[in-house]
Amino acid sequence: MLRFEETFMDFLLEHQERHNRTYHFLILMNSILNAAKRIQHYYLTGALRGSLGLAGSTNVQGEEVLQMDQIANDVVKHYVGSSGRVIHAVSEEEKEIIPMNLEGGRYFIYYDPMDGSSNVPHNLPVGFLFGIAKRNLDGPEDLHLRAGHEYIAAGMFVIPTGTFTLALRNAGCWRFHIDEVMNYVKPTRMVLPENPKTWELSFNSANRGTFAEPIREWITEKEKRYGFRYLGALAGDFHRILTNGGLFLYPAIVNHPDPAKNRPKGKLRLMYEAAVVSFMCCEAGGSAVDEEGMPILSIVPEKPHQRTALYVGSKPLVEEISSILKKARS
Ligand code: AFP
Repeated sequence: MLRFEETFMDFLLEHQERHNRTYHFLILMNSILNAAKRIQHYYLTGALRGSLGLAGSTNVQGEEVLQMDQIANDVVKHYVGSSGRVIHAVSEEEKEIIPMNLEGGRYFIYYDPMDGSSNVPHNLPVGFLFGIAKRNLDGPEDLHLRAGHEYIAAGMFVIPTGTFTLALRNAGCWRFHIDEVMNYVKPTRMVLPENPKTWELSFNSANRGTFAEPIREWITEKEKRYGFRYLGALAGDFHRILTNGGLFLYPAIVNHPDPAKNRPKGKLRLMYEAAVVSFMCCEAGGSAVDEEGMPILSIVPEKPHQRTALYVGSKPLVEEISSILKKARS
């Protein structure tokens, strides 16, 4: 028996029509989908083609660049650039803001084309994450960097497993699966489960001793109750939290034995990692805060590659963490 599932594009067309929106966002999303499918292809065949190794340079974060980082960045830049709908982009792989269509572009896109690099040599899951904001259409554009609450959409592809999750502002969070002809299909609304039975914790346990004392105590208490999973690629780890509930945390590193390795501002990048998953989480009924217990979506970035600590997931857990963090500061 043949089954025909609703495709992502059908879903989005219907959404845009229902809300009386322009076709511009459709064109941009189409370009993002084309990019994701290309990356999926290069990643699946990467081991055979020998492109899972180092490229021989370092990026803006001082990290060694992989061939896949470069390929994925070039792919995204090509597709979203040729959509003609983007005024400028911020990429994890490029130091400067990337100018695109300065006259006609309507959107900003902030993206990490290949997140979770330590999984790349193993061909294990990685993410392509992006957030989209709209330019000021009524006056000259100030090119300022937008806070997460100004995003109109944010999404992530888990590659190569073939899932795509997208949140649209005030319209919920949806998951799609890739089918045999590379269409993302079968929209499923994501809502964080209220029942704690399935909740999980996700964090890099090797860093545990470096977290602030109240966070360590909180973890010790909670892990008696909840399961623990960690993949080391935000898109994959957050994918589980979105389904099962619980908390993903990447706290500030404040007690490293080598003080030079402390990261009091956290490790994850605000614009194309933390704000992206926080936006999706909030649209699915959850929330997210930084090391000061402040909502991630309210942080106005001062620079494109700003870092932050991140606590994202089920509301009751984020609220507990938030009040612990605020108390520790008072
Ligand atoms: P890179 O892709 O920049 O190497 O980092 C991936 C990531 O930002 C995010 O996807 C993970 O959640 C986090 O780092 C994992 O970091 P650790 O290796 O420190 O656990």
